[in-house]
Amino acid sequence: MTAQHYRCGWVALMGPPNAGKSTLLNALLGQKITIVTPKPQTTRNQIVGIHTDEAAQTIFMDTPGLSQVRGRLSKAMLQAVWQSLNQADVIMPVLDSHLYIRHPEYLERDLAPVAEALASEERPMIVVVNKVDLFADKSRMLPLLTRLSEMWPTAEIFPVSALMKDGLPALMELVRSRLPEGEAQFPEDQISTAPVRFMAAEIIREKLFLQLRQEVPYCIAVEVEHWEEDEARGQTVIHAVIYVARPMHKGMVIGKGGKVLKQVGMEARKDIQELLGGKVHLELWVKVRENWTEDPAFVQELTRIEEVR
Ligand SMILES: Nc1nc2c(ncn2[C@@H]2O[C@H](COP(=O)(O)OP(=O)(O)OP(=O)(O)O)[C@@H](O)[C@H]2O)c(=O)[nH]1
Ligand SMILES: [Mg+2]
Repeated sequence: MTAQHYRCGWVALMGPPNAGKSTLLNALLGQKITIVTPKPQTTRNQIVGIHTDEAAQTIFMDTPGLSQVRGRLSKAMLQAVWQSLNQADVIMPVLDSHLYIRHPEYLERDLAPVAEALASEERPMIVVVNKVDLFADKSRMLPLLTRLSEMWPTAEIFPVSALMKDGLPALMELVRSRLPEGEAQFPEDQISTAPVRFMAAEIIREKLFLQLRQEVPYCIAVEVEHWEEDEARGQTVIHAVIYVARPMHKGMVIGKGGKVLKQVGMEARKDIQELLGGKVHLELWVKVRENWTEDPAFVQELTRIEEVR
């Protein structure tokens, strides 16, 4: 390809919670930039991941799972989806095929928040039918594929397994072929627009999501308060605060004898060291910020989208 045929564009990964959007983004980039857990509603922000080579720059936007709005935090999360949709050159809904094969009736319900907008969409749309590793008999997929192509007649429907990295090179090629022509918008070595402080906070939140049960993970926010290079010791010193929304959650986050917090700290430190490529000293505090999920200013601070376009 010659220089004037370089392609560059924005791709919005969107879809119901737990469909594998974040797993797919990490797998397409070959690097972990966004957190993944088995629980729905893990991602809370628009997270930009950039893939660059000599022919194209593909700027993916991971987004929170589409859900019914329940309170300020979920409203802000849905806002991040709309903003990403507005920014996109290519729209990439991601769906959990296994779920809709077992429960076809959930499809409309899960897509309800965007159904109307996507029905009249004229931008290129690639529907990723994910988790195909979960059933051996691929013919079970046919009714779902038929239904999707009736729903979105002009879209490409593309089955993959993000987890097993099955079908991803071909998917990447397809996405690139749908990007508009244009110059790269980011330096070639830039993989995300997310600041490392945010990424570190997200890693801590991922470990908390994995440890905690029921509603507790959904009422947790993490903020890095202090970040310092300790050159004498050759390490980065990071202090982070874990906010809980109710006093009774504090004890659950700390655990008996500090067990939960210690485990979270150990796992997070390991991943943050990998991210930074150096030694990290991590200190965690737990603070009660009563009912923070309904505090507009705090929710806005947590879900703010950097203006990068
Ligand atoms: N078997 C299987 N599991 C997958 C696949 N892709 C993702 N998962 C799993 O599905 C769960 C959710 O994955 P995420 O990537 O966090 O899903 P998400 O769509 O980003 O979820 P939210 O951020 O909550 O909206 C995790 O346990 C993943 O390991 C896949 O292709 N096959
Ligand atoms: Mg996610």
